[in-house]
Amino acid sequence: MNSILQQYSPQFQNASLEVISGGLINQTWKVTAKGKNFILQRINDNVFKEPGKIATNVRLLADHLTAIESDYFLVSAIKTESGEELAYETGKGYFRLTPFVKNSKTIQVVETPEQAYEAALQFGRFSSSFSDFDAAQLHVTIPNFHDLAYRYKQFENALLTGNPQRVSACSEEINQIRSYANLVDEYNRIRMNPAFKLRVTHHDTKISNVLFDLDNKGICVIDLDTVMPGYFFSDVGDMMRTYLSPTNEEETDFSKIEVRPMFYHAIVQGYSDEMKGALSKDEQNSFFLAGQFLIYMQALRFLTDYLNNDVYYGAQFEGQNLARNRNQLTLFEAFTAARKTFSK
Ligand code: GN1
Ligand code: MG
Repeated sequence: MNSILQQYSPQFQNASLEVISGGLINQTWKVTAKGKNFILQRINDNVFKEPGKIATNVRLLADHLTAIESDYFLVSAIKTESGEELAYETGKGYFRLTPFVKNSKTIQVVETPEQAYEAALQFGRFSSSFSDFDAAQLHVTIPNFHDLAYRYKQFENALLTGNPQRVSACSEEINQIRSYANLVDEYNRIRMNPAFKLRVTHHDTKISNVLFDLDNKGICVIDLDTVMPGYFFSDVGDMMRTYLSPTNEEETDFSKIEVRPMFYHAIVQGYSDEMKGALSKDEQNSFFLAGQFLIYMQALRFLTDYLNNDVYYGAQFEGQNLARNRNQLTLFEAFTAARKTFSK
């Protein structure tokens, strides 16, 4: 990676790099150079076909904050010596360097409702900071990213064109996915309902995308690759998908999957504390649906990828994306069964 860092400034000559694992799509390193820390990311251009769009989006958002004199904290990319927001090298791809925010930390697992509250507050604040910005100006960095109808179509295509052995061995999972397809109709209705607005939406609200200070208060959100116009349920739903259970999508002992109602309330509260004024009545009444949409969509995406020979997410062992699909279906059923214990 050192030749990439050379594009920035001579201070990176003897930089040291440490891999940060976690994401399925991009690769990330912590860089230390002359006593300072940075984050370097390689953007997966199989997934983000036009990485320049990400940089343009972040610049548009940063310019807006400057124009309205907002003190909202957005982590922007450091420019290369030739003034680019991305460093590119043939054969290596696109890279982005950002400062490492001092006295910040990330967490990998949500252990307390307070953490869920803080994160939800941060994702709500992120969207509400751009309430005067026309989200339609943003580039779509991944077309149809959280479009449930489109994801369902991809799944149906995989049944026809995917690995036939895998398709015939997964009839149980396929039927289970099909049995909840009414959610796709529900999604289509929402898309037609003007009470559901397109706003500046993060689309990847897992806990490791929130920076916390040393007193466990949220500072800001990071990983702005999937910031696009979107619906509130993407951000709220993905928090439910990733904060409610003490286990994540990699857990293969499904008996450990559970839904913690206190964490559900913390997400609704934190997000509403920033966004309630902006949300329509219909949106406020759709928090539970948000969780169902996103958990279901992730189950769908993992199964589709398994049927397509793991081309998108990759797999470290045979059957990993099928196991992830089963994990998410288990979570979906636990979430649905817990409905009575939620107020909305
Ligand atoms: C991917 O790589 P990561 O963890 O940031 C995916 C998300 C999924 C997530 C599941 C661009 O995110 O949509 O929810 O995996 N991002 C993309 O772990 O596809
Ligand atoms: Mg991400």
